[in-house]
Amino acid sequence: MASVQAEPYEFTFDPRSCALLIIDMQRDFVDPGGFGEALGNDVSLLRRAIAPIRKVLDAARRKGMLVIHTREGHRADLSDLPQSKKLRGRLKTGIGDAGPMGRILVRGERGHGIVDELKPAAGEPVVDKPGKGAFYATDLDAMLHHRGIRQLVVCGVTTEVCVQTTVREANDRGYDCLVLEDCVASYFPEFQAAALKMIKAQGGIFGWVGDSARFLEGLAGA
Ligand code: C5J
Repeated sequence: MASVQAEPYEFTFDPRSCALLIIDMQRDFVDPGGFGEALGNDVSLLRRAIAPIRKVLDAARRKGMLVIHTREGHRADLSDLPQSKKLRGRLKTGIGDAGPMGRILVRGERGHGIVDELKPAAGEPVVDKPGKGAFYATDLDAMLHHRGIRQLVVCGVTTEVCVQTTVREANDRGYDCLVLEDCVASYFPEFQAAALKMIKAQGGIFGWVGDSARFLEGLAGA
């Protein structure tokens, strides 16, 4: 068993029944020239999470933990894209349209891919999700169930959107989540701070919040 200093109290886990879940570290959100930047966001705020996630990823791989990556995006024919999501924002160039890195948030396009620094290794599942939560319309829950996973260490972007939605979905399905605060990021630091506060509030209503250094220390002792 491993124990990680976290809030609201220590997070204990067995690396054999705990998976590392990396949410949507895709070029379209994180890289200069992608969809996120085209919307006027400062992607450097998101890029800060890459190096700490890489350390956690390397350590999880060394320990033999299950690593799962997710990507937000849609089928090429956009049949899984709700009109509400397509139309909201009244964007001139939105999901499915041609962007600087191919069609925006369409599976198989360059912008939809995971950044090179965090490239999935052979055998690591990649979950393609059409929504914000990683459980909605995906086989993530079945995959975790079949591998005997009960706990998740969660990293990725953005904190208050896809990360928080996924943590809430996981909580309702009976998974414990540890969110590493330097391994998640938002275009809006105030939203990140609020989302992390919500997760650990009321004795950990949605889960735990820790950081990469304390996670790596705990994992080393497992
Ligand atoms: C957003 C995400 N922000 N991965 N997606 O639309 O959080």
